[in-house]
Amino acid sequence: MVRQNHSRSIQQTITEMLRSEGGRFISGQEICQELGVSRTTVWKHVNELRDQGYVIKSIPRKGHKLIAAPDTLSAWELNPWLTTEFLGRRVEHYFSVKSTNLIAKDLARQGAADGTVVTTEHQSAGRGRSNRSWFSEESAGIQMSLILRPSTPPHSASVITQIGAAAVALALEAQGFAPAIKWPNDVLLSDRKVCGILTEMSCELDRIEHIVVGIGINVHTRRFPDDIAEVATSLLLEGGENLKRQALAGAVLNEFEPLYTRGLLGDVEPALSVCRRLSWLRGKNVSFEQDGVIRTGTAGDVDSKGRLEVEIDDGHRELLLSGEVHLGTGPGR
Ligand code: BTX
Repeated sequence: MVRQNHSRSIQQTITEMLRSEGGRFISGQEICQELGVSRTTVWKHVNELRDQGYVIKSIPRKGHKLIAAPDTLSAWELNPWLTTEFLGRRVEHYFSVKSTNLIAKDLARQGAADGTVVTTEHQSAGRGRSNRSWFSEESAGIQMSLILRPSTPPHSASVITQIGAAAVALALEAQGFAPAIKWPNDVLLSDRKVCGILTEMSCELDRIEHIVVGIGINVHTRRFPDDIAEVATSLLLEGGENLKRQALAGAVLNEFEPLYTRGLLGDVEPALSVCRRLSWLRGKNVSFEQDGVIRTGTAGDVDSKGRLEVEIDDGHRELLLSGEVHLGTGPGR
């Protein structure tokens, strides 16, 4: 795990100072004075910023000039895109982690604030549901985990995944894409998965300790590993050129917060109506496992509690709360 936050305030200040100079050189001395650190320390952090992708020109006796900033998901690069009250107001950003959900769960156990978001440039062991893996390429996608501490009872948590899917779908629609939501946790473009959501909860009988909502979005990926090449896509492959990950991650958080806040007040309709409007499964033949038996039927709508209605082939109706639903008669997607 390579962490960025210990240097955040120094590097944030350096980038802010360089930005505020509007492309002119700013002397090392000035930066040292502002931060109250030595020249060696400033050099070290300027070099670390270069390692992160900042293009900084440095000339002896003139100082440093910012030429270009990278599209990273650090706290200070994400912050300008946020319109939220609490979500993403604290961001823990890492270069590389096994899984942002694992980090977020650790931070949540240590008391991280409601709305803290964990981001990374790369996951070495990204996770999907049922211990499946989630592929990501360095700096090509959005991998983030939201730490939530709702005061609602545990049974209310099942719609959180759908709030996440609705938020991602709305953010993609705003960019001109035509997403579909595959109940309960995938967002698709052209029938392929562009985003997956993994929600994990820690709770007592009547109280949620915390919820972690992990969101993975394929943004700039050009090629996927062979085993998922047929089922995965990215925004780039769907025509999204020059998209900024920062802007998109910010937009997802901006969409998520009001849907979630309404959900906390018992009004999940704004999120569920998006899931219904963009439902990919509705009308399709599906199968799912129930008590060890594979059952087949036709997917209907998402009901007022976020459950998927399935018209079973024997004529009766089931309401699925969560779990796996496959197209046709077995696992495939
Ligand atoms: P899922 O179990 O519904 O989907 C996992 C399946 O999706 C895999 O078995 C594979 O077939 C396919 N897949 C794997 N990687 C990709 C990809 N990049 N694009 C499209 N399809 C893929 C979905 O689980 C939930 C994924 C959540 C990922 C986020 S990223 C941030 C957070 N951290 C973490 O470890 N997981 C979450």
